[in-house]
Amino acid sequence: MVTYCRICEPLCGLVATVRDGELVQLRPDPAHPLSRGFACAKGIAMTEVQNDPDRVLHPLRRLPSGEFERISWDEALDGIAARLKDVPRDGIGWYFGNPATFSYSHPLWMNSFMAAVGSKHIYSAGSQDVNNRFAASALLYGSPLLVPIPDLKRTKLLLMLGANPLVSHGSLISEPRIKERLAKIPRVVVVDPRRTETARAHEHLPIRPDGDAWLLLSLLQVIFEEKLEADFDAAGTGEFRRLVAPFTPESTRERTGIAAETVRELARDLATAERAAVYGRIGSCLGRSGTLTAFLIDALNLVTGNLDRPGGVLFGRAPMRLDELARVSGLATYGERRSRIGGYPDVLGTFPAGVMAREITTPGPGRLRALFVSAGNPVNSVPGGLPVEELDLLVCLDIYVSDTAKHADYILPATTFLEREDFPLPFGQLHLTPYASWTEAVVPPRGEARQEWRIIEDLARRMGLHPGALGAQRLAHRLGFRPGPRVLVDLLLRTGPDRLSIRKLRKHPHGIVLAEHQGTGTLRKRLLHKDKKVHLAPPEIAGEIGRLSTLEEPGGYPLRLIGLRELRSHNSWMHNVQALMRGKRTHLARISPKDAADHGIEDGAVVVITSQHGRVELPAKVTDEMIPGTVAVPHGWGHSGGWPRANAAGGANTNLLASPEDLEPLAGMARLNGVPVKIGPGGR
Ligand SMILES: Nc1nc2c(c(=O)[nH]1)N[C@H]1C(S)=C(S)[C@@H](COP(=O)(O)OP(=O)(O)OC[C@H]3O[C@@H](n4cnc5c(=O)[nH]c(N)nc54)[C@H](O)[C@@H]3O)O[C@H]1N2
Ligand SMILES: Nc1nc2c(c(=O)[nH]1)N[C@H]1C(S)=C(S)[C@@H](COP(=O)(O)OP(=O)(O)OC[C@H]3O[C@@H](n4cnc5c(=O)[nH]c(N)nc54)[C@H](O)[C@@H]3O)O[C@H]1N2
Ligand code: SF4
Ligand SMILES: [Mo]
Repeated sequence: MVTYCRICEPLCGLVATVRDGELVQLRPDPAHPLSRGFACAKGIAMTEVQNDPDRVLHPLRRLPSGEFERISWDEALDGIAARLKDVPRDGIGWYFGNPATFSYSHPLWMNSFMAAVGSKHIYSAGSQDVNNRFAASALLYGSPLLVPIPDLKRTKLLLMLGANPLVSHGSLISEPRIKERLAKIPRVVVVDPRRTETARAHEHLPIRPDGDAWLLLSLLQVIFEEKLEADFDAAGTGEFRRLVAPFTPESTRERTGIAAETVRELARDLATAERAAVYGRIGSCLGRSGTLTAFLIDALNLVTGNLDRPGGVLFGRAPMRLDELARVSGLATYGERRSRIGGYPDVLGTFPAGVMAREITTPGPGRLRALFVSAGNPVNSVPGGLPVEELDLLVCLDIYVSDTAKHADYILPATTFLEREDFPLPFGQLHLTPYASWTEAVVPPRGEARQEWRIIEDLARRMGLHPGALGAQRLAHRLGFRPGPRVLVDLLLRTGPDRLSIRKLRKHPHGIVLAEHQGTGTLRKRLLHKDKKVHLAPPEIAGEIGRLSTLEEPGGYPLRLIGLRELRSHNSWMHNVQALMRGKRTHLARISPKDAADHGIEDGAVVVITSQHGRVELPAKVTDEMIPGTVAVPHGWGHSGGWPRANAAGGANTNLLASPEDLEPLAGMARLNGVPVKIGPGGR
């Protein structure tokens, strides 16, 4: 049976072999029009996750001893509903993790549940990932969901900040076989503190961690000073020029580590290239100025005439009217609410996960008392961990007893993506090649696993709630009709610009290519600012530029910690898979030969990494891919859940080195890159 992978954003086509209702094998789908027979090791290894004997297959309740006992669905849901009676509604919260966004139904139902509960405690992996991007779009375009994608098919020069698509396979862009796509671009400049796989395949421009905003400001400064800008129309241009003017390449050198002449040449190349695109991803998001950085990336595309233009960056469109839907559903918000602690603006209705710890521990009205965690592992993935033991109730919807679920009062077994029908709802506008597909479930749920939306609906009913994410859905509910996600998505497809339907998509199991390119010249129509202009100098951004000069570092922590991704890991959840853990894989800290020599650390020996907030010990990998002064460690290791192979792999939770209080102001982005640390040899 033909389906598609929902581990990461290319959504590669897969062919599943199923025998007697059990998955036997996954192979790449040669007939998928975009992935054309490509799937990575993780996609193939999903068979092992599907059939993993360590998966959670029944509802579990924690006993006082810390052990879990198997209970029935009725006992679990009634028990949770009863416990929630003692919690004020505004003390109920939800954290949804990365795999949730790959399901068409889970986030919708979660949102409607929380709306019906009437609590604003909604958190997600987004504040460790992309919320800065959404906030920047809200400021620039009035709409957080207008996210540009680089036109890799037609660009001549790609400037890429903080992304390693040869390993990550691309993010905030859905493009299978991205490595081949990049190889066809005449020039790709990779701005990264580490000489990554992608940097090695292209042109590497090393940068100091967290230096991106300074680099971008200098590129803009040169373009304005040398009058290289294209004809462009935006509100606040004069003010923006004034803000950028002081950032000469000489003045930013110290922060970026990049020579002034290199910056000048790059600025000229960008401005004079026939078509150029600037793109930033996770390495440009998790510093102290993520929203400003994302904002400046678009500003640079605009000023060089590459915004909303072939070969520049494009605003994709989904095969359904998502712009309108986002508007009428009230889900596409920025800054409409503020968090109780810290006063952070909401991004798409969520608050920074970094603030959760203080929301749990700070007394007063609206204190977070009961938390649902679905498809997330926040104990491992958010800055500073999470004091889950201080909650009155923790409920996890997961496929494993994760490092977080281990602390839960109840664990509810969710289906894997292979056990659910799906439509790539949030990815439509991120496809470089407009594309749509539908898949049915490949296998029936194992054990008693259930889809999240069903669990949520069942629980809501027991709590006497009537959820409905969209106006129409709420109306239907009032009339006693409960449309499931399938009916809802079918309706959206039928009323969308391509007049698709689930029936039509089912006739094309490999999906349908809707056009060769995403459209251009659409921005003005889609902008939500009343003056129909891009806003270049909102006060929030002026404030952030002003704040740059005040950013100081603590003394005594001379090195900077950054993250990296590995081909055979996926955030924190694929370390129980034998096929991915072969060769005694373990968690390593990469350090430069100079730093290793200075601190007497040999390759393979234990290095102690200390920040102001924590301390971890890991084996060192001494490699000249690191610039002196920078240490790179992947996140998502150091397990202690119900996944024995993952636990045995060792390593440490590096997010304990990060501070839950050091959050970027405009989107609450966690500072997980560029964390000040010191290192020393272990065993002392
Ligand atoms: N230091 C540092 N920290 C980071 C990052 C970094 O670059 N550096 N990256 C951040 C980013 S970008 C992300 S996205 C986050 C990820 O952070 P999270 O989303 O909090 O965690 P994951 O590791 O993705 O864990 C996902 C959980 O969902 C479960 N799961 C898998 N599939 C399903 C499903 O279909 N349904 C349900 N209910 N559960 C499922 C898995 O078993 C696992 O427990 O980490 C962030 N943390
Ligand atoms: N194999 C694999 N693929 C994945 C994932 C995975 O865990 N494993 N996770 C998926 C997820 S959830 C996401 S969000 C995407 C992320 O996709 P990418 O953004 O491509 O993620 P990374 O590979 O972590 O690349 C980030 C790069 O930023 C660099 N960097 C760190 N600090 C800075 C800085 O201050 N400035 C600059 N310019 N660069 C910096 C790092 O050295 C690193 O090379 O990947 C997805 N794909
Ligand atoms: S790159 Fe790998 S994990 Fe990502 S969608 Fe494709 S097969 Fe799945
Ligand atoms: Mo992510």
